[in-house]
Amino acid sequence: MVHGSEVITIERFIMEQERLHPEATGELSNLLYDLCLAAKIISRHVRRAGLTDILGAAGPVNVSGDLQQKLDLFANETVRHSVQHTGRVCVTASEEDQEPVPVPPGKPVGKYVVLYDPLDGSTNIDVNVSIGTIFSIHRRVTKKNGPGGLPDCLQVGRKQIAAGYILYGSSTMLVYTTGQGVHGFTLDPTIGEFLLSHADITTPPVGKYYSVNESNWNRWTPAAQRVVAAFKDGEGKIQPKNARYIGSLVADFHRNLISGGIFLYPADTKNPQGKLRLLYEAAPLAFVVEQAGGRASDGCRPILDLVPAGLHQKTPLVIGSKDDVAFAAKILAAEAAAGGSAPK
Ligand code: AFP
Repeated sequence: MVHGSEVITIERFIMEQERLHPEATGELSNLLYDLCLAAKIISRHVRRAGLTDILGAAGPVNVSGDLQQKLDLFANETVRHSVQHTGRVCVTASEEDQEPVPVPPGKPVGKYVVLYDPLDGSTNIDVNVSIGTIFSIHRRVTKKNGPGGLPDCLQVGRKQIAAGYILYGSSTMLVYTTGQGVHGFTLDPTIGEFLLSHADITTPPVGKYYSVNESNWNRWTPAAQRVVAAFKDGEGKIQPKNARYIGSLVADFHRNLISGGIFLYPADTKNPQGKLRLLYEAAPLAFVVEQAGGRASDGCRPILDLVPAGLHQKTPLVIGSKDDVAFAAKILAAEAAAGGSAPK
């Protein structure tokens, strides 16, 4: 938190980064501040979740088939309301909404697109386990006038301008990249400020953890089984690793980013396209991990090269330490090239 003898707030850090780009208009910086505000508001509610009656299923099932919880809905609206009327954004899209949400008529329209998963790992809310928010920012590709739309949302991950996540863990952290390294800030709740705690995060090339839902073993292809067996027992140069799985992607990802490790959610017979969403989960975390020196793959291609065909598209995901991802991707890609598929 203290950098040398300095305390650096996220506002100051973002401002100093902006100064490195004389051509910058400040709009992206302001959009990042907007997201910090949303993070603080959601964090406050998450911290009080067990004390209020906000817990519990709100009823409907979201477009990905998951039961929505009240805190998800709150987080969804908080992010949207924090960014939507500022004149910096033309459209938002969230895992919780069926369609993109353009800026309403009469409101100022900006050049950025915000895609987000408002509360990832929501099944962990009721049991007081870490959850997170993930965000991805693109520049609009449709004509400048009027609200944005679907084509602005369906962009390849490589074109992201910024991405990051907020982890509501033992403390609240915001980690982001604008393509110049990955920086982490810890919320000091006593002063309501995110303070620089992890400058220039780099992830080890080989990790000590593997994170996977091993109860899916019988639904995996032989290649996915071989990869996980190698991380468990060792194979060739791969040393056996320790297993860690929380079931909140942000929490599993963050631990592996800091300590080194690999997270896998391969395709299986229940989720033939994988379970995780390309635009709200895989692509933003892929941008972060690549900036930290790691890798992210769907088994065959880098996640950042996948061109989305739909807003809620899912993808297999292998993400983390670069040598570990390379090992897994080589085996998965060889099986795919040979026409392999998951057991029926
Ligand atoms: P929710 O946001 O719907 O709770 O989904 C959580 C998640 O997308 C991701 O955060 C986890 O890594 C993954 O699903 C866990 O999935 P399993 O329960 O199938 O292991």
